[in-house]
Amino acid sequence: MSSVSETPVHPKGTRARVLLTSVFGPYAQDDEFGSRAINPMELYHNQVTRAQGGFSLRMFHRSWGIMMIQQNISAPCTLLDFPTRENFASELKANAYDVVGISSIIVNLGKVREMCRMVRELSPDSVIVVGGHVAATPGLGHMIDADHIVRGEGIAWMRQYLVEDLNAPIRHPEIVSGLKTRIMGIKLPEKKGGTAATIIPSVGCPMGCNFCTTSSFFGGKGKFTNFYETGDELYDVMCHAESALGVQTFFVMDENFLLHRERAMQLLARMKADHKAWGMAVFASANAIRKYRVEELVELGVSWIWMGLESPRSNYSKLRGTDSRMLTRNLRENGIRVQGSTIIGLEHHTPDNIREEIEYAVDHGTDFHQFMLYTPVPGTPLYKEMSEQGRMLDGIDLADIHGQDKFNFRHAAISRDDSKRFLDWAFWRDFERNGPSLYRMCQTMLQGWQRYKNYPDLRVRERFERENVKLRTAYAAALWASEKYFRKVNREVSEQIHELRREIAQEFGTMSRLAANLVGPVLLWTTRREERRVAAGKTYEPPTFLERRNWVAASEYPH
Ligand code: B12
Ligand code: SF4
Repeated sequence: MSSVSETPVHPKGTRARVLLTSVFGPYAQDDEFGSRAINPMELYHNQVTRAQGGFSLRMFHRSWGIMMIQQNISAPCTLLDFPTRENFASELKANAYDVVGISSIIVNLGKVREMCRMVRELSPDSVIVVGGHVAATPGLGHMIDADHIVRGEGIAWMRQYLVEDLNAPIRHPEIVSGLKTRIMGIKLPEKKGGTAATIIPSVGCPMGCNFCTTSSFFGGKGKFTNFYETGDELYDVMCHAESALGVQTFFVMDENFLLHRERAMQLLARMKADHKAWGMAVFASANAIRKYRVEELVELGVSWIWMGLESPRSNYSKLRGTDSRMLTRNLRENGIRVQGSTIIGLEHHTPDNIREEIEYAVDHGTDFHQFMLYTPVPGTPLYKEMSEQGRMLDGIDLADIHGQDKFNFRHAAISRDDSKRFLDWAFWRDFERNGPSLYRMCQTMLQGWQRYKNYPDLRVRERFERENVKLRTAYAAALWASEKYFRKVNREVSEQIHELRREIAQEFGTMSRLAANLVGPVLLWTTRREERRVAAGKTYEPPTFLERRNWVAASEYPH
């Protein structure tokens, strides 16, 4: 295993030809390489809206880690994202790669093993480098046939390996955040600027919660790597994305963006000075959110927050001193959509108290709610602790340790089978009580608009105005369909949706009524069709991407 300080170097340096690849698909099926139908490559459908049937939000995200690496090396480099085994094989055969870098997380270890085998067979002169969270697997070197296994931040490692300038500024790739979005049986059009741009200011999180792999992988408590230290730097990166991709909304992929208040406030000052009415989706812990007045968040453009909502009895410092239900309500009333994240199967959970704990989580009434099993993952303090106590279960395939199925450790009070039952119940209960996330989101957007439509900062008004175009057109139609859909299955939710529709019509008038009545019935039909398709086994897979940078064909390349 190598860290940057002891990184070997490739003899060809920046002339080495590099292939960077994610693991091969298809993903949403059970197979010998570790794909699982329950573990598709879809963020929301996998772990957030999976119980919401035709209302589930479905989309893909690119493999940003290798996109970042490709952008920051000057060697000729191909990036292969979501390949099939066949196109991985043909790429290996078509171009004499000096280095093949494979990016993976732990669940996909079986695929990494197969890809290493393929490289040895089809491109025996290539050096194999494996990086990403899979590198935290104990004994990985004996499980796969790789030359280098890289733990932690990969840009610095790769730069050093290819003898590049380690201190060069980090160039940010242009990343469209979500792809092939579907909801209610409709694929949303992909027009320039229609989707947010992903911005990655840092990796890691200094909070160091015991179960958290993203924190531990980049050094654990107190540690993280900032790619952009200041608000000014971040502002420049965002301006670039704005002009290159035509976006005004950003998905900020930083585990705890709001924790770095100085940087955020500097960014806000720049946004104000240049009249940027940007929107921002961020991850933040409750203790970080509390560092801001809600108006500051709104002015910063925060329109969506992903926040951990662990049980108040769990004693995580990020939640200390916070009434998370009040916080959630307050954020939503200010037009900030909240995505809660709750862990099922914490140490203090028992069959007797777990339902009450889930009810408590559901009672937050978030826009979206992710549920995950408490899962000791290699590399984390929790894994170490459970291993030392002899509580890790033997014989569990790494492909099944994704937090959406059953426990991988012996819980003090809850059995493996019950862990799945409680997890499934949490998703079901959230949907039953709070209705589809699309409806909840519309509720938050309307509240935000009502509160800020006369706000003195014109940028804020502009942002809400922009977001609300959908509320009075497409979303109004979606709500019509939702109300009708739920009338038979959940009258209470249907009535709540009806009430929201009434308020929207009152606020926006004829346009929203027209959209609802004309397009609503079509959406009701497509939603039901989608549910029939999914019930018949339809799954979705991301497309393959092949992107070359600094490229020179092998035949023209000086050896
Ligand atoms: C986007 C994302 C996804 C996307 C997938 C994107 C993709 N194309 O694979 C979606 C939403 C589909 C997804 C799904 C899942 N994910 Co996910 N995901 C993330 C997330 C939020 C961001 C990843 C990212 O881009 N980070 C930013 C980049 C810059 O960091 P990075 O990827 O780690 O890359 C750096 C280094 O790792 C390294 N590196 C990476 N690759 C390589 C390759 C080489 C050669 C080298 C040298 C270095 C290197 O260098 C990079 C730059 O520093 C992370 C959390 C996080 N904050 O990282 C979780 C995370 C990666 N996911 C995780 C998990 C568990 C899953 C799921 C199993 C969970 C689930 N049940 O839903 C599924 C698996 C799906 C599947 N079938 O594979 C875990 C991985 C845990 C582990 N130890 O393996 C993470 C860390 C979240 C967590 N804390 O639990 N995920
Ligand atoms: S606050 Fe969130 S990202 Fe940070 S260590 Fe805890 S769980 Fe991980």
